[in-house]
Amino acid sequence: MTLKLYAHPFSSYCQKVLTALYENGTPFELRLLAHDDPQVMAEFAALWPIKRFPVLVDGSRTVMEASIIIEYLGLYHAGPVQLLPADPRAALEVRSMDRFFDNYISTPQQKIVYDSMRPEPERDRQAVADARAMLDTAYGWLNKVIAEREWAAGDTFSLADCGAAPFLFYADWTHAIGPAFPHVLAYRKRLLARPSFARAVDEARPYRSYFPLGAPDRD
Ligand SMILES: N[C@@H](CCC(=O)N[C@@H](CS)C(=O)NCC(=O)O)C(=O)O
Repeated sequence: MTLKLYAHPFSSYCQKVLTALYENGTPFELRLLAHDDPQVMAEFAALWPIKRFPVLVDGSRTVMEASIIIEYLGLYHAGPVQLLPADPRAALEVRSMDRFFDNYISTPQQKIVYDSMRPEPERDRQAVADARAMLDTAYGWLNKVIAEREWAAGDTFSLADCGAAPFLFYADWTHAIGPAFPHVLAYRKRLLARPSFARAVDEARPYRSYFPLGAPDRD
């Protein structure tokens, strides 16, 4: 039975899963979440009332959360590229880096973007300042870690890189990764050159006008 992915190409969490799917050439049907398609929106709301995407459907099974979807794919639809190492100790490092990118790059990045979409009187300046400070701290920590590594958890592209790619992509648009963080900038470039992620970026190009802060003319 064909895997179905409820997703939107411009969403960072969807790009995280798309990158994993493209790494392995895993076939799937994209159920494009579009407000002018009430059928797909109703299917999605029925599957996951929390309404965060992506969501994967595999027959009678519904799988939520980007990291869990990627682990699920590795267990039930494994391809040639293993995105979570078999060795539990190595897997722990991958999961640890995956949590770092989710909690300390993506979460503050999303906070800034969502705040910018609110009417001016409802904006939270302190929360945005805190999110920007968190991003600077996270860039600083990552700059040291990634100076010694090609990929997030070492020599091998993994689940952690699938998330790092879209999260650093949008984080740089939202709160620039300055020249003080050359290793993070170089890592972001390596991620952009990875064919699986480059494909996800290309597929999202038509939607760049959706970026609330204004997409820069690059990448
Ligand atoms: N924890 C979720 C987060 C997913 C998420 O935040 N997705 C965004 C799109 S990038 C979303 O659903 N936004 C819709 C909303 O916030 O209402 C995961 O890891 O999959």
